[in-house]
Amino acid sequence: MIHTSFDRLVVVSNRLPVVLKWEHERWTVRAGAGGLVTALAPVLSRNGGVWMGWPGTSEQADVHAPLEEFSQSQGYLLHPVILQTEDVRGYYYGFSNEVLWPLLHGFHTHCNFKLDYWEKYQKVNNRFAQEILQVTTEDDYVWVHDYHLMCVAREINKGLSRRKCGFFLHIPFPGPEIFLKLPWRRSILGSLLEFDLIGFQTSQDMMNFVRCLECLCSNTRVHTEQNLAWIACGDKEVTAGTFPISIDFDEFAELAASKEVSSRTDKLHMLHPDQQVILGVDRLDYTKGIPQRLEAIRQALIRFPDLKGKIALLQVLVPSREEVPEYQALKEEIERLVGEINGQFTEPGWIPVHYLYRSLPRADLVSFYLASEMALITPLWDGMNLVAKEYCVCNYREDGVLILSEFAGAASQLYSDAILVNPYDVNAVTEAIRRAFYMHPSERQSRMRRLRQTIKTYDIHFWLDSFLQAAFDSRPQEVPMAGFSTFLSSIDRL
Ligand code: ADQ
Repeated sequence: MIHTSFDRLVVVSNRLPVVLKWEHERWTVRAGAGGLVTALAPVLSRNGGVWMGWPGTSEQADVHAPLEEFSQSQGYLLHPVILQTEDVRGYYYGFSNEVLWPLLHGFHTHCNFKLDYWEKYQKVNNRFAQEILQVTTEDDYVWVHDYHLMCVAREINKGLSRRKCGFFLHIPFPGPEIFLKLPWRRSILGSLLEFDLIGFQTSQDMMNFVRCLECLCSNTRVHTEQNLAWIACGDKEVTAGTFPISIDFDEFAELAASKEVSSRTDKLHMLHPDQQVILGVDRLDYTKGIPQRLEAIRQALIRFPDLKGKIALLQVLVPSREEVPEYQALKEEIERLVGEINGQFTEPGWIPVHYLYRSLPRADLVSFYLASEMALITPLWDGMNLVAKEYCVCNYREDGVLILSEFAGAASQLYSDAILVNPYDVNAVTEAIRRAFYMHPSERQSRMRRLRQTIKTYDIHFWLDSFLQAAFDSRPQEVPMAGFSTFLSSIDRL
């Protein structure tokens, strides 16, 4: 572990990792869940660190005092960046959700390239930069997270003050044929070059970024060593690296082995004694490939009648961006498909698709992971996909099969022991389901054992250490990962 080369770690993300609620005439603050907080909290509290972000409340709400009180119980400071409602509309709902999210996932036809969104995005990035300059000193390390804040370093560097500043992108980075459609491509790429270190989930993402730079800057030079790349682009230099994010192995494994979870799991098994449960867990989003997955279940039941009455999909959907018409339409499409499939195939004692539309307590989610004989994780494009890793870690009985999209970042690490599928190829997904259904217990066990070992070695703490190590020593790490060309050529030879 390094972490001694800076005074304080200052994490900056769009949202603070807390849930604020106005209850009984006062604000209550609850810790947000998630691996990122679990991994960063010890480093933050050890060095008296800071987490900065929008609290998710309106500009009129005064949340400083409750956050300060909550900070004391956490051992690090939660610093709110207060934003005007109008700015949130353009920066968050507009540019982040309607431009960057679809573009960076390759859905450029979904983009709404409004100039006003871009202006608000820059304004809010500048607002974050000003707040960072006020809260931090030159001895702190500022670590900015995700696509909402790609221009923060540029805004900081406009003045005379300097900060050591790193950036991590949680979602994919597309190649030039997609990225260059962005009207503000030059400005975004130039802004990313203002960070000292840029972290990507996969080597594919990093190389896509380099290819975009090469298109706009003929004088781009790159030197790569293991997971790092030193890039010179005109008069700018930046280090980029691949740091596949992961989960807290011990936390999930312990919860999975707890009495509470195993008694719930046994109950679930009793409900489906002669069936294999296929689990799907996603946020409601068009990038997750849920209609295609449902279609694959329908086709599997048509093509392979031996699976009728023997498999059941348990699809858990977390509500997300419900106010956006496109997401409402997607939800309606999913619910229509669930209804159609159940109408077409249900028989007394067997329902092919079970559908839950809500957020779940962690213990419930983990008991679903443990009770399912397969996980069907088929995003059309995904930065990493933590659900894939959570499923494997919780499967300590080593009897589950992971069916995983080639387009999830997780495939670059888990490709040899998951069954990889192209989520657009419905027939291939149906065949993968059948293969998993009939997979011998010994093969299930050996594959799952290796999957769990990989995730244990490269867990969230490895991710954190390797990023900070690259930030301070520029020391490359060996992170075994494969690009498309490696894993596709091993399964899909011409
Ligand atoms: P997401 O798109 O949100 O994350 P993912 O990585 O799968 O996707 O994480 C989802 C998280 O939500 C998981 O930790 C899961 O446990 C939780 N969750 C899912 N269903 C739930 C439910 N019903 N109730 C409660 N919790 C639920 C973005 C990127 C990903 C990248 C991560 C981290 O889009 O590609 O892997 O950030 O970098």
